[in-house]
Amino acid sequence: MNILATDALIIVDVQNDFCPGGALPVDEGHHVVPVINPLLKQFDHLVFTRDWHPHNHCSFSYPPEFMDGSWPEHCRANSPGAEFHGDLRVPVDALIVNKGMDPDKEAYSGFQGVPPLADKLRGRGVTRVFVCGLAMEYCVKQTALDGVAEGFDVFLIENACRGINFPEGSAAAAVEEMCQAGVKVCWSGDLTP
Ligand code: VGL
Ligand code: ZN
Repeated sequence: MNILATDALIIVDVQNDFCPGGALPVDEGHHVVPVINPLLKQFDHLVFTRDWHPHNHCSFSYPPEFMDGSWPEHCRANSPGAEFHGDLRVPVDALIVNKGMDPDKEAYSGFQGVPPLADKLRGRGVTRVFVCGLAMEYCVKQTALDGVAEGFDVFLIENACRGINFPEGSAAAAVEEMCQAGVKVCWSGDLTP
């Protein structure tokens, strides 16, 4: 599949806290980095989302259940855990979208972030978005579903994502749910300049 000038790549939450050693590690989360890095040069429009929570975010639970609404403290704004993975090659001119900044509201989707992503993309003439990153069942899924709802043609780059997979099978279920909603699944090797 050819990448067009009207395509955007959305890299979801490839942050230290979602990688092994972080506060809310995704199994093999860091394995997405060498898959994503070569893709960055192929796209004219790059969006990096990041979870960017206040210290009192409503999803922080003591103890956490590691499920929706009940997470350990993670990705506190400006903390080392919230930094992008050190090997991810974030260009200086990439668009960075922060989300989950309201203490009282969960916000898994990049389209719920700041600055408003849908407006930014439409303003640049983007019609197709390719989604990758962490975690498949939460921020990747919700970003892809919102992309469809916003009228974009959405592709999931499946091998450039990893899931929490708790409970077991939840990542595969998330892919199925995205497909049902009209998201198309592709593989990084399918994408050509
Ligand atoms: C995420 C759980 C809590 C994610 C963010 O990036 O998928 N998951 N906050
Ligand atoms: Zn979060």
